[in-house]
Amino acid sequence: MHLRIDGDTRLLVLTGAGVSAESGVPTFRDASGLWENHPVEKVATLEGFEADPRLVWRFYSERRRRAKNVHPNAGHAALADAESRMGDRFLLVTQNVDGLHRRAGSIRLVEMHGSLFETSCTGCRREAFPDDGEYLADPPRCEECASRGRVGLLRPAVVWFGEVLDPMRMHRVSSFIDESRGARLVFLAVGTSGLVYPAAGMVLQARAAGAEAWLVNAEPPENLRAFHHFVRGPSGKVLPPLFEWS
Ligand code: BJW
Repeated sequence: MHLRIDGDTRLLVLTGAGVSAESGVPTFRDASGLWENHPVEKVATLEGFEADPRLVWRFYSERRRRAKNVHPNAGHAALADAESRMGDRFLLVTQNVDGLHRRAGSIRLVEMHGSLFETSCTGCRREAFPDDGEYLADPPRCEECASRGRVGLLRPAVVWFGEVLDPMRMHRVSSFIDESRGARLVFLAVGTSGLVYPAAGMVLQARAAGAEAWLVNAEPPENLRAFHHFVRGPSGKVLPPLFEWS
Protein backbone atom coordinates (compact mmCIF):
# COMPACT_ATOMS: atom_id res chain seq x y z
CA MET A 1 0.00 0.00 0.00
CA HIS A 2 1.34 3.45 -0.92
CA LEU A 3 0.60 6.86 0.52
CA ARG A 4 0.49 9.25 -2.46
CA ILE A 5 1.92 12.72 -1.87
CA ASP A 6 1.43 15.46 -4.45
CA GLY A 7 2.15 19.20 -4.48
CA ASP A 8 -1.14 20.00 -2.66
CA THR A 9 -0.66 17.50 0.18
CA ARG A 10 0.12 18.61 3.73
CA LEU A 11 1.45 15.85 5.98
CA LEU A 12 1.09 15.81 9.78
CA VAL A 13 3.00 12.92 11.37
CA LEU A 14 2.64 11.74 14.98
CA THR A 15 5.24 9.26 16.24
CA GLY A 16 5.48 7.19 19.40
CA ALA A 17 7.94 4.81 20.99
CA GLY A 18 7.51 2.18 18.24
CA VAL A 19 9.43 4.32 15.72
CA SER A 20 12.55 4.08 17.92
CA ALA A 21 12.14 0.39 18.78
CA GLU A 22 14.34 -0.74 15.89
CA SER A 23 17.07 1.60 17.16
CA GLY A 24 17.07 -0.38 20.42
CA VAL A 25 15.05 2.09 22.55
CA PRO A 26 12.50 0.19 24.66
CA THR A 27 8.82 1.04 24.21
CA PHE A 28 6.57 1.58 27.25
CA ARG A 29 3.73 -0.90 27.07
CA ASP A 30 5.04 -3.83 24.99
CA ALA A 31 6.27 -7.00 26.72
CA SER A 32 9.54 -6.05 28.53
CA GLY A 33 8.66 -2.39 27.90
CA LEU A 34 9.71 0.31 30.37
CA TRP A 35 6.53 0.20 32.43
CA GLU A 36 6.95 -3.51 33.13
CA ASN A 37 9.80 -2.99 35.59
CA HIS A 38 9.15 0.62 36.56
CA PRO A 39 5.73 1.46 38.08
CA VAL A 40 4.48 4.42 36.07
CA GLU A 41 3.14 6.29 39.12
CA LYS A 42 6.59 6.13 40.73
CA VAL A 43 8.72 7.30 37.79
CA ALA A 44 6.38 9.32 35.53
CA THR A 45 4.38 11.57 37.87
CA LEU A 46 5.35 14.66 39.88
CA GLU A 47 4.09 12.88 43.01
CA GLY A 48 6.48 9.98 42.32
CA PHE A 49 9.36 12.44 41.83
CA GLU A 50 8.58 14.30 45.05
CA ALA A 51 8.42 11.02 46.96
CA ASP A 52 11.71 9.66 45.60
CA PRO A 53 13.71 12.00 43.33
CA ARG A 54 16.74 9.72 43.48
CA LEU A 55 14.79 6.77 42.02
CA VAL A 56 13.35 8.94 39.24
CA TRP A 57 16.77 10.43 38.36
CA ARG A 58 18.24 6.92 38.23
CA PHE A 59 15.50 5.88 35.80
CA TYR A 60 16.05 8.89 33.53
CA SER A 61 19.85 8.77 33.85
CA GLU A 62 19.81 5.17 32.66
CA ARG A 63 17.59 6.18 29.73
CA ARG A 64 19.95 9.07 28.91
CA ARG A 65 22.87 6.64 28.91
CA ARG A 66 21.09 4.22 26.59
CA ALA A 67 19.81 6.94 24.25
CA LYS A 68 23.34 8.31 23.79
CA ASN A 69 24.42 4.92 22.46
CA VAL A 70 21.71 4.34 19.84
CA HIS A 71 21.24 5.74 16.36
CA PRO A 72 18.29 6.82 14.20
CA ASN A 73 16.90 4.03 12.03
CA ALA A 74 15.44 3.87 8.51
CA GLY A 75 12.02 4.98 9.81
CA HIS A 76 13.43 8.22 11.26
CA ALA A 77 15.37 8.76 8.03
CA ALA A 78 12.26 8.27 5.83
CA LEU A 79 10.42 10.99 7.79
CA ALA A 80 13.38 13.38 7.55
CA ASP A 81 13.47 12.73 3.80
CA ALA A 82 9.72 13.45 3.48
CA GLU A 83 10.27 16.78 5.27
CA SER A 84 13.15 17.72 2.97
CA ARG A 85 10.83 17.18 -0.02
CA MET A 86 7.76 18.91 1.45
CA GLY A 87 9.20 21.81 3.47
CA ASP A 88 6.51 23.77 5.32
CA ARG A 89 3.79 21.38 4.12
CA PHE A 90 5.22 18.89 6.65
CA LEU A 91 5.10 18.78 10.47
CA LEU A 92 6.41 16.01 12.71
CA VAL A 93 4.99 15.73 16.23
CA THR A 94 6.69 13.18 18.44
CA GLN A 95 5.81 11.82 21.86
CA ASN A 96 9.37 10.51 22.08
CA VAL A 97 11.95 12.21 24.25
CA ASP A 98 14.98 10.34 22.84
CA GLY A 99 16.11 13.01 20.34
CA LEU A 100 16.42 10.52 17.47
CA HIS A 101 14.22 12.47 15.02
CA ARG A 102 16.40 15.55 15.42
CA ARG A 103 19.53 13.45 15.00
CA ALA A 104 18.02 12.01 11.78
CA GLY A 105 17.70 15.56 10.41
CA SER A 106 14.07 16.48 11.22
CA ILE A 107 13.69 20.23 11.83
CA ARG A 108 9.96 20.94 11.65
CA LEU A 109 9.56 19.00 14.86
CA VAL A 110 7.39 19.31 17.96
CA GLU A 111 8.61 17.25 20.94
CA MET A 112 5.26 17.24 22.75
CA HIS A 113 6.46 15.26 25.81
CA GLY A 114 9.71 17.20 26.17
CA SER A 115 13.29 15.98 25.88
CA LEU A 116 15.39 13.44 27.72
CA PHE A 117 18.37 15.76 27.24
CA GLU A 118 16.89 18.80 28.94
CA THR A 119 16.49 19.58 32.63
CA SER A 120 14.20 22.06 34.38
CA CYS A 121 13.76 23.28 37.94
CA THR A 122 10.89 22.45 40.30
CA GLY A 123 11.68 25.57 42.36
CA CYS A 124 11.93 28.43 39.84
CA ARG A 125 10.63 29.36 36.40
CA ARG A 126 13.94 29.18 34.54
CA GLU A 127 13.72 27.74 31.03
CA ALA A 128 14.56 24.08 30.51
CA PHE A 129 18.25 23.82 29.63
CA PRO A 130 20.35 21.25 27.72
CA ASP A 131 21.75 18.58 30.05
CA ASP A 132 22.97 15.06 29.38
CA GLY A 133 24.20 14.46 32.94
CA GLU A 134 23.62 11.15 34.65
CA TYR A 135 22.70 11.48 38.31
CA LEU A 136 22.92 8.16 40.06
CA ALA A 137 23.64 9.37 43.59
CA ASP A 138 22.27 12.71 44.82
CA PRO A 139 19.59 14.41 42.69
CA PRO A 140 20.98 17.64 41.16
CA ARG A 141 20.12 21.07 42.64
CA CYS A 142 19.43 24.33 40.84
CA GLU A 143 22.31 26.84 40.94
CA GLU A 144 20.01 29.79 40.21
CA CYS A 145 17.84 28.93 43.22
CA ALA A 146 20.98 28.46 45.33
CA SER A 147 22.22 31.94 44.33
CA ARG A 148 18.99 33.33 45.87
CA GLY A 149 19.44 31.27 49.02
CA ARG A 150 16.76 28.74 48.08
CA VAL A 151 16.80 25.02 47.42
CA GLY A 152 15.44 24.01 44.00
CA LEU A 153 15.44 20.40 42.93
CA LEU A 154 16.17 19.86 39.24
CA ARG A 155 14.03 17.41 37.26
CA PRO A 156 14.01 15.88 33.78
CA ALA A 157 12.23 18.26 31.36
CA VAL A 158 9.67 15.70 30.25
CA VAL A 159 5.87 15.70 30.60
CA TRP A 160 4.61 13.34 33.26
CA PHE A 161 1.05 12.08 33.77
CA GLY A 162 -1.26 14.76 35.09
CA GLU A 163 0.98 17.54 33.77
CA VAL A 164 -0.18 20.03 31.18
CA LEU A 165 1.60 20.02 27.83
CA ASP A 166 3.36 23.20 26.68
CA PRO A 167 0.59 25.31 25.05
CA MET A 168 3.06 26.85 22.54
CA ARG A 169 4.02 23.41 21.25
CA MET A 170 0.41 22.29 20.99
CA HIS A 171 -0.48 25.56 19.25
CA ARG A 172 1.95 24.69 16.43
CA VAL A 173 -0.01 21.47 15.84
CA SER A 174 -3.42 23.19 15.86
CA SER A 175 -2.11 25.93 13.56
CA PHE A 176 -0.77 23.38 11.08
CA ILE A 177 -4.18 21.69 11.01
CA ASP A 178 -6.05 25.01 10.70
CA GLU A 179 -3.80 26.16 7.86
CA SER A 180 -4.58 22.94 5.97
CA ARG A 181 -8.19 23.82 5.25
CA GLY A 182 -8.64 23.85 1.47
CA ALA A 183 -5.60 21.59 0.93
CA ARG A 184 -5.36 17.82 1.13
CA LEU A 185 -4.38 17.02 4.73
CA VAL A 186 -2.92 13.61 5.56
CA PHE A 187 -2.42 12.49 9.16
CA LEU A 188 0.06 9.65 9.71
CA ALA A 189 0.55 8.01 13.12
CA VAL A 190 3.54 5.72 13.60
CA GLY A 191 4.44 3.36 16.44
CA THR A 192 2.05 4.49 19.16
CA SER A 193 -0.45 2.58 21.28
CA GLY A 194 -3.15 5.27 21.10
CA LEU A 195 -3.62 5.18 24.87
CA VAL A 196 -2.14 8.44 26.06
CA TYR A 197 -3.92 11.78 25.63
CA PRO A 198 -3.81 14.33 24.13
CA ALA A 199 -1.67 12.52 21.51
CA ALA A 200 -4.26 9.76 21.05
CA GLY A 201 -6.93 12.33 20.19
CA MET A 202 -4.88 14.08 17.51
CA VAL A 203 -6.21 11.79 14.78
CA LEU A 204 -9.76 12.96 15.52
CA GLN A 205 -8.64 16.60 15.61
CA ALA A 206 -7.08 16.15 12.15
CA ARG A 207 -10.08 14.24 10.82
CA ALA A 208 -12.39 17.04 11.95
CA ALA A 209 -10.41 19.22 9.52
CA GLY A 210 -10.95 16.65 6.74
CA ALA A 211 -7.73 14.65 7.08
CA GLU A 212 -7.18 11.25 5.54
CA ALA A 213 -5.80 9.17 8.43
CA TRP A 214 -3.01 6.59 8.05
CA LEU A 215 -1.41 4.37 10.67
CA VAL A 216 1.83 2.39 10.62
CA ASN A 217 2.14 0.14 13.68
CA ALA A 218 3.44 -3.27 14.70
CA GLU A 219 0.11 -4.17 16.37
CA PRO A 220 -3.44 -2.79 16.09
CA PRO A 221 -3.60 0.03 18.69
CA GLU A 222 -6.42 1.15 20.97
CA ASN A 223 -7.71 3.81 18.56
CA LEU A 224 -7.46 1.71 15.35
CA ARG A 225 -11.01 2.53 14.23
CA ALA A 226 -10.14 6.21 13.89
CA PHE A 227 -7.89 5.47 10.89
CA HIS A 228 -8.79 4.97 7.23
CA HIS A 229 -5.64 2.95 6.39
CA PHE A 230 -3.59 0.63 8.60
CA VAL A 231 -0.21 -0.70 7.44
CA ARG A 232 0.93 -3.32 9.93
CA GLY A 233 4.65 -3.86 10.42
CA PRO A 234 7.87 -2.39 11.81
CA SER A 235 8.20 1.26 10.87
CA GLY A 236 11.86 0.91 9.84
CA LYS A 237 10.71 -1.43 7.07
CA VAL A 238 7.29 0.06 6.26
CA LEU A 239 8.12 3.79 6.10
CA PRO A 240 10.95 3.92 3.51
CA PRO A 241 8.81 2.55 0.64
CA LEU A 242 5.47 3.98 1.90
CA PHE A 243 5.42 7.37 0.17
CA GLU A 244 4.63 7.64 -3.54
CA TRP A 245 5.69 11.06 -4.82
CA SER A 246 3.76 12.68 -7.67
C1 BJW B 1 5.97 -0.55 16.68
C2 BJW B 1 7.24 -1.06 16.62
C3 BJW B 1 7.89 -0.89 15.41
C4 BJW B 1 6.57 -1.47 18.56
N1 BJW B 1 7.27 -0.26 14.41
N2 BJW B 1 5.37 0.07 15.67
C5 BJW B 1 -8.42 11.97 28.07
C6 BJW B 1 -8.94 10.70 28.32
C7 BJW B 1 -8.37 9.88 29.29
C8 BJW B 1 -7.29 10.30 30.03
C9 BJW B 1 -6.77 11.54 29.79
C10 BJW B 1 -7.34 12.36 28.82
N3 BJW B 1 -6.62 13.52 28.79
C11 BJW B 1 -5.62 13.46 29.69
C12 BJW B 1 -5.69 12.26 30.32
C13 BJW B 1 -4.74 11.79 31.40
C14 BJW B 1 -3.43 11.24 30.85
C15 BJW B 1 -3.73 10.03 29.98
O1 BJW B 1 -3.67 10.06 28.78
N4 BJW B 1 -4.02 8.89 30.61
C16 BJW B 1 -4.32 7.67 29.88
C17 BJW B 1 -3.16 6.70 30.06
C18 BJW B 1 -5.62 7.11 30.38
N5 BJW B 1 -2.71 12.26 30.10
C19 BJW B 1 -1.96 13.15 30.69
O2 BJW B 1 -1.86 13.19 31.91
C20 BJW B 1 -1.24 14.17 29.82
N6 BJW B 1 -1.47 15.46 30.32
C21 BJW B 1 -2.61 16.17 30.06
O3 BJW B 1 -3.41 15.79 29.23
O4 BJW B 1 -2.74 17.33 30.78
C22 BJW B 1 -4.06 17.88 30.93
C23 BJW B 1 -4.82 16.98 31.89
C24 BJW B 1 -4.22 16.55 33.06
C25 BJW B 1 -4.93 15.69 33.94
C26 BJW B 1 -6.21 15.27 33.61
C27 BJW B 1 -6.81 15.72 32.43
C28 BJW B 1 -6.10 16.59 31.57
C29 BJW B 1 0.27 13.96 29.89
C30 BJW B 1 0.71 12.66 29.31
C31 BJW B 1 2.23 12.52 29.47
C32 BJW B 1 2.73 11.16 29.03
N7 BJW B 1 4.09 11.03 29.44
C33 BJW B 1 4.83 9.85 29.03
C34 BJW B 1 6.22 9.94 29.70
C35 BJW B 1 7.05 11.00 29.00
C36 BJW B 1 8.46 11.04 29.46
C37 BJW B 1 9.18 9.73 29.26
O5 BJW B 1 9.43 9.30 28.12
O6 BJW B 1 9.51 9.13 30.29
O7 BJW B 1 4.97 9.81 27.62
S1 BJW B 1 4.01 8.32 29.42
C38 BJW B 1 4.55 7.46 27.96
O8 BJW B 1 3.41 7.15 27.12
C39 BJW B 1 5.38 8.47 27.19
C40 BJW B 1 4.97 8.22 25.79
O9 BJW B 1 5.29 9.34 24.97
C41 BJW B 1 3.51 7.95 25.92
C42 BJW B 1 2.89 7.21 24.75
O10 BJW B 1 3.44 5.96 24.59
P1 BJW B 1 3.65 5.37 23.12
O11 BJW B 1 4.63 6.20 22.40
O12 BJW B 1 2.33 5.20 22.48
O13 BJW B 1 4.36 3.98 23.44
P2 BJW B 1 3.72 2.53 23.77
O14 BJW B 1 4.80 1.71 24.36
O15 BJW B 1 2.48 2.67 24.53
O16 BJW B 1 3.30 1.96 22.35
C43 BJW B 1 4.27 1.62 21.36
C44 BJW B 1 3.51 1.14 20.13
O17 BJW B 1 4.45 0.92 19.09
C45 BJW B 1 2.75 -0.20 20.32
O18 BJW B 1 1.44 -0.06 19.77
C46 BJW B 1 3.56 -1.21 19.52
O19 BJW B 1 2.74 -2.21 18.90
C47 BJW B 1 4.19 -0.34 18.48
N8 BJW B 1 5.49 -0.79 18.01
N9 BJW B 1 7.52 -1.66 17.87
C48 BJW B 1 5.98 0.20 14.60
N10 BJW B 1 9.13 -1.39 15.23
